[in-house]
Amino acid sequence: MRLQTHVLGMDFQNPVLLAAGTCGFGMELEDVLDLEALGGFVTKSVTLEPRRGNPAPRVAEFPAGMLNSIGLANPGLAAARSEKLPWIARNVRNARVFVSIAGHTVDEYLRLVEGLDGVDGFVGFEVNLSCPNDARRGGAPFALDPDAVSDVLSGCRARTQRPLVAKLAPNDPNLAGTVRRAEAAGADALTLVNTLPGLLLHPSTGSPELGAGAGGMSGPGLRPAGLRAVREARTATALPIFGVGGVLAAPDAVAYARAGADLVQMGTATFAAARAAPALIRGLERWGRRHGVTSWRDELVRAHTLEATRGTTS
Ligand code: RRO
Repeated sequence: MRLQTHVLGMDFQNPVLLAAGTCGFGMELEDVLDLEALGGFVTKSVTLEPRRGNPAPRVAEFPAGMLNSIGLANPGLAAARSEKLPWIARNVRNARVFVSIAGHTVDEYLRLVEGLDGVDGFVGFEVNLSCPNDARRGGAPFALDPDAVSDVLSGCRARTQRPLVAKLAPNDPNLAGTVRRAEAAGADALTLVNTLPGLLLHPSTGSPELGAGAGGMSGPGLRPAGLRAVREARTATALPIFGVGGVLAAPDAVAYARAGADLVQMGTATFAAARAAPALIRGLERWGRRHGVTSWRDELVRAHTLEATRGTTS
């Protein structure tokens, strides 16, 4: 199967990216993985100031996946500018890199865009509106407040010409409405979905397994929520969609394409196997041979995008 695709005015050598928060800023994985074999990756979310993150344990496993409350641990804007992005600019040529940004206020997002826009090493912003582990807004992400989504994205739009990819939440009761607001405010693409709020408790004590209490659920158990979200968004917009949530192997990525995604992001699977993404790329080539599909873009993405936007979805 031909995996090259063209999204946001750019060529991607294949449709497989690593999801935000699962690959640091790339350099953390350079010894275990050929970053240049990927379609791309999204950095850990950058905040204005460095953040140490939440108390350990920050991740816990369960049979259908993983729960995390990292708490936005990251080196902050200044280090992203002076150290992380310059490394990417020097070392990554073929993979497309998006910088994830996260703020506590609208103004923080805007200052992040202003602070990063002039720096090399990335092709666009993924605007993380959906972190479930951010206590400062009372745990409610921007993504669940359509006015806030609109304010953040329109403010970012006024400050950059680079592509803006809005990362939305799986537990939005009116996702189609939020998607329309995001598009009207200037989003160029969507990433669906972030993790789903969840809680794991020690049965003997009733205390939370994570140091911070609740967290965000990811892994195979998230896949149905991700597919539903992509399909619902596809009924509301023709914008490109990055599908994420429970992508382990080729059939999962194909299911996202059939739901309406243009590209996929892999996250939790890379924790279990660092080379899961290159294995997925090879798996897609095999899947295509086995099923007589010769082009990801023409036979999977386009066909199903048209079908979904014609209203054949629920
Ligand atoms: O850092 C985190 O705890 C985190 C973030 Br920013 C996010 O967007 N999604 C998630 O599951 N964890």
